[in-house]
Amino acid sequence: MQNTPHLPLEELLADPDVQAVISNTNAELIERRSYQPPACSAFEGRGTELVADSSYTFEIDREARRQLSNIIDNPVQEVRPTEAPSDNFLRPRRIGIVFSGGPAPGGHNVIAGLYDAAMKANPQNEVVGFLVGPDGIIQGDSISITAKRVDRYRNLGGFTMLKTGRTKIDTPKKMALSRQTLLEMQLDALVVVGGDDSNTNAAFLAQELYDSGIQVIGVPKTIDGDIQVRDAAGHVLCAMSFGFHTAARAFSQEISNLCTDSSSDIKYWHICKVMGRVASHLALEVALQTHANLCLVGEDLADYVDIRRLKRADAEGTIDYTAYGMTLRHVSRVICDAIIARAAVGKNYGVMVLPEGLLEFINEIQVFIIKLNTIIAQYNNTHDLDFHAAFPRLQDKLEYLRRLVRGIRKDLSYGVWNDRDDELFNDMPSFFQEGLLTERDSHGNFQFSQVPTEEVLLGMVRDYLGILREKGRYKVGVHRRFVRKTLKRGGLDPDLYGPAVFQNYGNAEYLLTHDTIISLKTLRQALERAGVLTTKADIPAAVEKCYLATVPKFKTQTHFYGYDGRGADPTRFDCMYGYNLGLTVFSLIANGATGQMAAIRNLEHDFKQWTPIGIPIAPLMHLEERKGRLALVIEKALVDVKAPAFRIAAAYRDKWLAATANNDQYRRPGPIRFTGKSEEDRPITLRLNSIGHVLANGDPE
Ligand code: FBP
Repeated sequence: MQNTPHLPLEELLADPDVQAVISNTNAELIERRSYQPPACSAFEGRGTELVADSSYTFEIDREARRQLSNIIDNPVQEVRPTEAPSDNFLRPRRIGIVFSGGPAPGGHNVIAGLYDAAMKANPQNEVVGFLVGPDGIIQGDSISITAKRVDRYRNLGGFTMLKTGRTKIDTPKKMALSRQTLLEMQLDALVVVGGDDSNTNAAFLAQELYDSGIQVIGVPKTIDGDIQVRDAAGHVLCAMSFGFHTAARAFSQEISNLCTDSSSDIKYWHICKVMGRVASHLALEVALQTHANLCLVGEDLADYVDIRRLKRADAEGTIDYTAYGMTLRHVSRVICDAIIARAAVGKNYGVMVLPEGLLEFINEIQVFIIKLNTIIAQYNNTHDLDFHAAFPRLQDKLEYLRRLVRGIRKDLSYGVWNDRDDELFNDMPSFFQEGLLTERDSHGNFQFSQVPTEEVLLGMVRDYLGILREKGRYKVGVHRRFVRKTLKRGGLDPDLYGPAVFQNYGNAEYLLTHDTIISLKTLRQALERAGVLTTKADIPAAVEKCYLATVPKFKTQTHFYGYDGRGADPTRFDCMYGYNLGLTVFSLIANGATGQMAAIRNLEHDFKQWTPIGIPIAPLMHLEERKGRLALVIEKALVDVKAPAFRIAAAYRDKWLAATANNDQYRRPGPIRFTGKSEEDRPITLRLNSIGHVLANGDPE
């Protein structure tokens, strides 16, 4: 091999070709930054106006009416184009924007849309960004959003321009400091880009700042896809938050690659936990995108009714409440059934998708979560110390719980935690205990992403598979051809040895050993019983080889898909969606709205039908337990198991499990492409629900 001449490092680094290759700026980045997402037709005029649409109504919570009186009667408003915008629309204004909660692809385009619309209306308009989430408002930490800054982040993922945080403006002090910042900065409006909790916070800010004339507008952001809004009659106002499509596509590409690897290497089950704090929207979309072999949907498990138990209880004249919903053990059985069914046709491998929020739908675990939430919240409310700071080690926390049972801490949570809870809790592996006791987030939410749900389930799956193997029920089916060839090569008559070893010899493509054969010892016994082996003789090598091929090894690889997809560069759908949300935000502000959430109606239909609207936030609120108290929050939208998308996925369950001699049914969604035609233009869940709606009603909504 020729020796490379030793070039001084400085010369190497100074070379323009080297510089071009290692530059941060590549062709993809340039293309992304220069892409101009199309604007909805509502934005094609010189300006816009808002038209109230009172045909949409909401069931309003009494507490929401009391606490949010200034904004509770807001109507749904549609953004319409106008060639004669009002003076108010055109006057110069200062608008602040903040990211709140987890990142979601498309956020930078919300800023770009807001900025472009603001500049179009009046070049004297100013946009400022608060840094590191709501803390930036409380502390008055902001930057000016300039054209250069916006151009740098157009169509790029993450929330890197401003960063984000999970602080909630939920105390009179934080509210007062926020008001002070906004007044001092002479802001006309504040835009909160966030999830359900952040939009809840936006509504309270709008209420609080109403008198000072500072408008507050929310933007539905979260990869979880759980901000979906319908009116009282069920009309869809917001079908999906931005960021969902990109995260789902990013996860799907990774999981699809695992499907390819798994079906090539044929030795691993890949266990993929997929983000989504509570709702399983992302897991369902991944299932539709990849056709992975097994996908659990939390909402489906919660709906489960054990008919056999019900019948038994009925016959005994009793009621069995445990027949409703699934236990963790039951879920592990469902997983084992899938593994066993595939193994029987020689596929001791596969890919399964578990939603991050699965535990929320398992009754026994949910009870623990609620009880521990209450105990932690009560401790924090009573003391001036944080529960986790007071009891940093797991042992200390467990000891505190034990003291509650013994009634030593009668002042606190007595009765919430009883002997049985303590017993059941102590039976759990310590990593699971630690997970359930993990610190709640600033909104009081349980942090599912911190709990190794997959490990808990896998432990149970492994144990049960072990039992089933002992019972001769978990085994790998071997192909008839392999058996015949191996026996013949060993000089044995397949038709003599085959029936002695295999229960379905002669009429099946994949052969299964008799249930009694679970070891070499029991194999020998079976051969002796069949009269093809004498007591003293060795098991023929060819027979042993066939048997060993049927012995299952459950080898797994676990993966967690969440933060990676949250940071992905947005799909074209999310680029367009985020950008048009930004344009909508400006229209709402410039036309005087407050306490509204920017949204695009008809997202599930063709882009030409996209309609920008403002949705009143206050009427979406209901009371929910948070930090041990009832609080007004926007209700999370869960997977609707009666909607077409879920029903179609459920109908394909067996096909995608592919527990047949046929090929697997994986779908290759491919990478997120910015150009080209291969990427679908919106989430499959939305498409299926929209097709289903048209089929049922004859027309789009
Ligand atoms: P948002 O609801 O704030 O958009 O965040 C969603 C999410 O990504 C969940 O899917 C996940 O459970 C959680 O954030 C993780 O939180 P953290 O970023 O604090 O680890």
